[in-house]
Amino acid sequence: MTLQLDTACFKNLAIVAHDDGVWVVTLNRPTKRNALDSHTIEELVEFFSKAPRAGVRAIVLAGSGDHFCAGLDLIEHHQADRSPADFMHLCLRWHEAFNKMEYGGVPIIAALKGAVVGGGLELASAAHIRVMDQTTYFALPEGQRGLFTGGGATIRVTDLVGKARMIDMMLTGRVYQGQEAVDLGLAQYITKGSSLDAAMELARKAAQNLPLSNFAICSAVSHMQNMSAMDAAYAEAVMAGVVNTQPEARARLAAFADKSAARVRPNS
Ligand code: 1HE
Repeated sequence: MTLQLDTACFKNLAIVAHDDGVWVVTLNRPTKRNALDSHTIEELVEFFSKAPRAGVRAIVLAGSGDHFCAGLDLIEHHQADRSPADFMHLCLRWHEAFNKMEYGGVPIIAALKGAVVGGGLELASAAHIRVMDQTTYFALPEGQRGLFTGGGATIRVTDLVGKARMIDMMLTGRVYQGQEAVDLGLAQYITKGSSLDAAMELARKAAQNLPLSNFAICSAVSHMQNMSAMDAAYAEAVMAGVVNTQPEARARLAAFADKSAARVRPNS
């Protein structure tokens, strides 16, 4: 049974569902550069908890205004004067949201522009594909603010760029942008035009795959990274047993066999 997802309940996220199953989720606090306050985190938890059961086939995650996301809401944090335990629990909500994204089984394409910094980079790194435009830049300014990462950068950003670069970014506030950011793995695509348009195109492509294949790609790969090689190989075989025998795939295999399916060719 498909879960109902009432988009009208969201205040800090603008959510638009398209007929082809692609949903566009936009961080919608442009006057605050889409800084992540505690309410936005709760909305991310809510949306990404329900999306896998709501018939969502792919998600584009974007930011309104000129910047994708300025990270932790520093003003809220300053004013709340949180206790260590309070902030720990808040970080656990960030992890809840970002783990639902990474392990949820629905492809998420982040459309990046402007600042993708601090917690904004942590959010982007929980997506499966990152597309940047010419304005996009990445940084981890926590060190300069007297803070430390709390939304998974030690894991996900380190996975993307490696430990030495991650530590350098945190110690020195180093900014990466342009082709160099792609070469390092912070984004997989850079566009001359709008990253939103490019992300939509990728999402539409991914949405054409069978949902169970996408579930495996956008869930099992991450889980397997957390396992020993032996266990990962075992889990891969089990997952392939389920996915590669799904009845919905038979028509696609038949199309290959009768030569009506597209062949894989080099880019022209
Ligand atoms: C904010 C935030 C924010 C902007 N929290 N309110 N993150 C940072 O250290 C990034 C801090 N932000 C910036 O460096 C800049 O604001 C930007 C590069 C993102 C954008 O610059 P600009 O010139 O377009 O905007 P602005 O004039 O700096 O800010 C416009 C408004 O957005 C202003 O509010 P206003 O009410 O005075 O108009 C800013 O206060 C507000 N704003 N960024 C709150 N981050 C789980 S731990 C994660 C740790 C972290 O993420 S550390 C945060 C790192």
